[in-house]
Amino acid sequence: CERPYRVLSIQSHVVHGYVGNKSATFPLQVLGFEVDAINSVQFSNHTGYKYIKGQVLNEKELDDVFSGLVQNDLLNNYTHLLTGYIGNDQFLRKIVDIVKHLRQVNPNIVYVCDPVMGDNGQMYVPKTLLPIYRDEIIPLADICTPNQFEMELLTGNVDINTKEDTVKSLNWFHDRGVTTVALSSTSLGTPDQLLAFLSHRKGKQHQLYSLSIPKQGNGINFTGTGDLFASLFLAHSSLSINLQTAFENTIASLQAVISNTISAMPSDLVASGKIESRHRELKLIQSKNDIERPQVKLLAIPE
Ligand code: PLP
Ligand code: PXL
Repeated sequence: CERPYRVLSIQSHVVHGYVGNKSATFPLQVLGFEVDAINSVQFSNHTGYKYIKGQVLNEKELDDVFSGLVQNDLLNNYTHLLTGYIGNDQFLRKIVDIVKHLRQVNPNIVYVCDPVMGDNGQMYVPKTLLPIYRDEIIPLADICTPNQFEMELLTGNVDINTKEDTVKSLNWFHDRGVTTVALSSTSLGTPDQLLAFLSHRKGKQHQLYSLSIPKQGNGINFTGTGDLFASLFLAHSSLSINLQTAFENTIASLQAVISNTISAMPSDLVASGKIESRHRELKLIQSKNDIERPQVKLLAIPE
């Protein structure tokens, strides 16, 4: 069937590996979405490697590329805007202008914002980005996909340890006009389970779901899973019959990609603890079937 979806995705490009646009574009295309990618950086590889080489797009260059789309009257094609890792203030401020411009052309455009700032208690972007996300970007977003640490930074509710804290924090986003918040993983689960949440609020309607995920890979940290989650959720929130199903499909594909990545790791290096960044690159292409047809095994529970 014909799907008219077209995403403007402003994220990193890496030559080797899968983060940013490299992590988002293939899944979106497999699911039938047109993807117009603006590369906010072009790096040899993600920043977890020993050496990083490449170029950063500045806000003037972003404005220049965007102005070409404007002049050719291409903005009305976009059904979605997706943003991820952004490394500096001026670039993020330019995103504010771009969202407003896109909304003028298409008031129905869906802005999916992954407010990438850090993980596990560490910020890996300049601290000056936080107030811009909090005060200018989040109020423009329709769907937001923070991790637990990013939610703590944005809401100022540090140390989210209970379901009540989580609900309060999710409502912080809704109070600012965000319709849907998807938390891909929190530490609220049991020691061997991650707990993910989905919260949807529109007018008087409010739905909250949780989804428990068995931990895979003995604490190995993957890079690009957050970017993959945001792109999959964008797609499934448009394709699925309801948000509960969208959430389940997203987690099913994400877990399959992680599982395929773990299976492909050289077992001798796993045994000797010599796994490097390049062995942890997501096996995205090899997971094409799991992306096209997610096999749901983990169910979202209404809260
Ligand atoms: N790593 C593992 C082992 C997971 O099970 C998950 C869960 O979805 C993730 C990473 C993704 O978590 P995050 O969104 O924090 O990258
Ligand atoms: O996955 C987030 C991300 C995006 N872009 C670049 C990165 C990373 C994570 O390391 O290095 C360039």
